[in-house]
Amino acid sequence: MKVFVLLALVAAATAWPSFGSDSLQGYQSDAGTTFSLKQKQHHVNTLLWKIYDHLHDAELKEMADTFDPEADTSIYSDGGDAVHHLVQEDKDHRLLEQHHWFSLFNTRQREEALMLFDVLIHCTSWDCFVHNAAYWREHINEGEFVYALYTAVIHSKVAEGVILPPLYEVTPHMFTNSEVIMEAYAAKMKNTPGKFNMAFTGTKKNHEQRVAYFGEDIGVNTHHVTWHMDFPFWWQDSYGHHLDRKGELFFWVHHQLTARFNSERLSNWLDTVGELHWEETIVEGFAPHTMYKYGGEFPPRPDNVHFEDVDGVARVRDMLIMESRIRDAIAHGYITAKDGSHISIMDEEGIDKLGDIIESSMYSPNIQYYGQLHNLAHVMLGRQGDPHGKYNMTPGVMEHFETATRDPSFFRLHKYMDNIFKEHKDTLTPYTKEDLEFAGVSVEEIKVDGELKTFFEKYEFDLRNAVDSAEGIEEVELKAIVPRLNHNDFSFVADVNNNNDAEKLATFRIYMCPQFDNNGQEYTFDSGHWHCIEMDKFWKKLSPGSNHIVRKSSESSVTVPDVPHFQSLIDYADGKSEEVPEHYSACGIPNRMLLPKGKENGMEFALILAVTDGEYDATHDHAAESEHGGSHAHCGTHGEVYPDKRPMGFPLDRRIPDRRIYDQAPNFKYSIVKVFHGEEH
Ligand SMILES: [Cu+2]
Repeated sequence: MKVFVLLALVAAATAWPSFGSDSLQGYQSDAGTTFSLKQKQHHVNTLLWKIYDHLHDAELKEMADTFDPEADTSIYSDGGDAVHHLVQEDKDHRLLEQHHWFSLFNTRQREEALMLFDVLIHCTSWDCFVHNAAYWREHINEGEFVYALYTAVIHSKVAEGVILPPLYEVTPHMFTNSEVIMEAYAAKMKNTPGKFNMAFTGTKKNHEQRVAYFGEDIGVNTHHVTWHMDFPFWWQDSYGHHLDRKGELFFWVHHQLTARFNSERLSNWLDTVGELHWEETIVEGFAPHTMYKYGGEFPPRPDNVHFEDVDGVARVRDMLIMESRIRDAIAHGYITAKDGSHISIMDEEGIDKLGDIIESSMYSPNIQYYGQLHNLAHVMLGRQGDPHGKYNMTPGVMEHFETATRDPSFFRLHKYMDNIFKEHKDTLTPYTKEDLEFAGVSVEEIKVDGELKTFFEKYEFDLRNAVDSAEGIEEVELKAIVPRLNHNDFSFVADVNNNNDAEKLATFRIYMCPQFDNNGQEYTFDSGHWHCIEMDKFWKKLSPGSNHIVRKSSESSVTVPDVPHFQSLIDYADGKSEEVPEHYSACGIPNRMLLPKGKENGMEFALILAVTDGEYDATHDHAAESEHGGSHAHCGTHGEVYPDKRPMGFPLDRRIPDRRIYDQAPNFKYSIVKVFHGEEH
């Protein structure tokens, strides 16, 4: 089952004294107050409603007014270290003011947000968590607060099961354009409800606009920002657990975003994306048509800009030096650690280490030497409109994970890093017959049931949190209407023979790879494998004999369903609705975008199925009985090891100099399918 069943947890929460008994001993305020999941949901809803305004809710207001974070340090697992630090910063008036923009890439602002995260993650009970959240909401910058709260709810044991509202309904400014925001302000002033159509930025004179529906999709933005919250580059294992294969996931999630962007480009008669380079012109400019809640418009970038050094961030030369050190590591086949020792990358785990140094994350074995190519690149690109800070411009869209994919240069930048990863993958030995083998198992057929058909639909989301309100004045209904890609339901259908006498656990790996480039040239297996998009990965038990496997498009472990609307979370928590919202994570490609757009007359893709030995591949027992959180392919499973032992992208992640290895492998099969796009469905 794909979703997390809240109801079961509600029951569990009332039955147990608290979650995760080991780590939660010691503190029970109010003679052992425990909170049901519904109460926790109510708290989180209230904390995130109208974040630019003071708390209205009496219970939380009381907490904010009366709580002294330092009064009882036994409520923290770090003895109160984090809270003393934050309180001191607050007393010294060093914290960023409220009603100011916040960017995670701003070092000082990030430090402040992480000071609060540090407090929340060390809370050993919900009571501590919610009191601190309520208190700091009134003391810290709103953007820092939202970031700290989201990451803490994702990673804290005491918040397990709480559903975070969709970010586009908490901070709508970051997900829609200025025109819509202005209309919402006007409607609010006139106290008149309204629904406003959001158009993708730019005009048809700009051919990049044909694929703006991908980079500006609220679900793609939510996936990207949530992934970076699930796997923060600043994460340290001292927060409580290790994030398994974070570096490799960094590679894979961005590689797949780039590959998917390319499939969308080919669907729209555009060439695949080319890489940006520090010494070359940034040909494509960008006008974001997006504004901050505080700080004005996001800065635009004209066409044909040459990279300039950015004051206080990095010089172009620094970027080239970092790149060449990383390329040296690939050429040598090893990374040089801080103490000078060599860490080999010429194996399956090499990509994980490379991901850590390129991002770079705190897992990087040598930040001093390899620098922070990815993070600095985002800021470098974000600042090209005002590299010397002459015009006091706000950070660019590239300096926020929720807005970065709006700028077409995001994909060019990631293509540049993707090519570095590819350089590494190309140095590894191509897979042999033995690597691919699954004894006694053969795929007879792979096909789809149902037409692969995409269409655009309209979707509404709530804008009430974009505008200010005053206590006692009725809210008016305000909504944005956005066009978004969707597809008809379909299923993957496979016939697989198991010629062994015993049941076998099998891993199903499904990819779709564009057949032709924009010039009509057919991709070879070797030139096309890097463009393949992952469609699904799951485990099934194969009985001896023939097995007919049907896997629904809605079940894909690459994707997630829509996050429940903020209002439905409120209705549920406040007892106004019987409906229990079900949602596990907002990390994952939106399920409605599982298929690339395709073309009116059909666009050809190779549909590839590799069935490999699940006994070897799966890292969990009962792999076939679990969906591992629902979107494990790009997002892993919270707090657990990645369910699949194989390299991400297996078996299409390495060079394929001789395709006969694949053609002759009975457990590997492909067919040609067409994706159609139309207005009706
Ligand atoms: Cu990213």
